[in-house]
Amino acid sequence: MSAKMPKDFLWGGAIAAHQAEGAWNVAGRGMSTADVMTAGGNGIPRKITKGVIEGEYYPNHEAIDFYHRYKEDIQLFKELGLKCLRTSISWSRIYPTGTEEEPNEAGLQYYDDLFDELQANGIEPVITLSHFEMPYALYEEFGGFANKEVIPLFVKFAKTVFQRYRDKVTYWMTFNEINNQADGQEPLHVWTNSAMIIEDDSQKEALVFQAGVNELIASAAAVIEGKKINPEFQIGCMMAYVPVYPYSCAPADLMASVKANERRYFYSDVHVRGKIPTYVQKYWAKKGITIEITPEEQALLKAGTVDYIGFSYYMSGTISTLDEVAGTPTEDIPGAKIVSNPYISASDWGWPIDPVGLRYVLNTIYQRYDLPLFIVENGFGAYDQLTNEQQVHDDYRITYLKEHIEQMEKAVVEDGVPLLGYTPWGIIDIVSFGSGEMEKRYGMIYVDKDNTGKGTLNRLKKDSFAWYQQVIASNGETL
Ligand code: P53
Repeated sequence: MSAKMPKDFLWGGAIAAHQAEGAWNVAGRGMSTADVMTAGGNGIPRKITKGVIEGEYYPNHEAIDFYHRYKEDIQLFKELGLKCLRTSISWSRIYPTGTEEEPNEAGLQYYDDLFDELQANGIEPVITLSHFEMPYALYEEFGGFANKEVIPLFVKFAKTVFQRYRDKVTYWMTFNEINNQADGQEPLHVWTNSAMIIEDDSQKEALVFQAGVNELIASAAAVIEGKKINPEFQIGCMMAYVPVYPYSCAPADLMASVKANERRYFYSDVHVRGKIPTYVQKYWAKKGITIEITPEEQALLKAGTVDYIGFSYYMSGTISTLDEVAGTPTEDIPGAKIVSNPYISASDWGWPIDPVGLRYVLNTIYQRYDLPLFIVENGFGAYDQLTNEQQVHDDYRITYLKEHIEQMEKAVVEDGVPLLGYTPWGIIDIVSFGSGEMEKRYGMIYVDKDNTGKGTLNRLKKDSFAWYQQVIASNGETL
């Protein structure tokens, strides 16, 4: 490629507090919603328990002990050449139950030290406020985000950390993958996005929408407060973009894909345009769903729109209405089903592998919103083999990343999409969100720990480490 990636492109890596830090009950930290999720497995769902129960295994309690080992890990990130690290702030380190008047100083100090260590090593922190966790007490006391009382508590948390890290962090995101809860309304996503357990199925859709709207209001209010604290802040939203393709050129398949994508766009449409889209209003009316939103809250949405769009991209999906194609029916689009795409393969966890989909997403999102984009997650969860020589030959991961970076560079260099950076997920092995496994690995740095929690926690460079190192050193030219 003759044209090049921008000079200040933020090559980086991504993790999240609850999947990496561990230290779940030290230095005044309160129990988080992530602390009651047991380990599941490949195809085995995680359980959400009422509080922490003796005899259950909770992989996030220790995770990879990043809390204590961050200095050592940052040396590896520096060696890798990372320009930025995306992580999150654990809300319950700052406000242990969410409702305290004053923040927990030890929690604030931890992130001061972490951000200082990053800056000292030339790595810019990129920070998510709520990455799939919040104080567990907010579930117990309020029943999670469908309750409007949680909105000011989030805004208080956001203001506290914006103020404290005003000169240490520029790039922020409010809620990680806020749209995940809409996708089939899986219990785990409803829990991690919104701290809700909904037993009555007939209430589920309405409550999930109400929680989403409340989070969008909380996000907008946080953006407004953040800009008052530091007008230079860049505050984005964070979406999981799993584009849904029409299986065939049958017009009904195309229309089904439009409707399926709307479910995912709803949240970013509000974050970016500051109003509830008409297609959602129509859908609520059709389903008899009443959403509470005041004129003042609508004004907040309008005033607190985001500066950029952070998103994860792992895979695409495919939808069809054709009788002859087998698939899983979708609840919200009558007559349509999710089918497999015959042109692409999948990972061991059944996640379709579609690099061109990344270029497609970059183009369509930019066309829709005309804002800068930031790929804040992308990567390949796989089983790794540690050899007797203590090496991991993860050529499959290199292939996945290389093919995605190629498509990303086409989008930037050939298509002109403004892209701030690229932070592959789980740059160091961490606990899988979906399955709770350690052995669904994404890292370029191997962590010696297995699914049952055994291991030395030692760190080792995989083959992909040296590969990514030269990708960054060449600003994406040597792939
Ligand atoms: P794990 C679904 C689709 C796309 C992204 O996931 C997703 C999910 C959730 O299952 O989540 C993001 O660890 C999330 C991370 C998570 C990562 O993808 O299940 O933001 O917290 O770890 C990978 O393989």
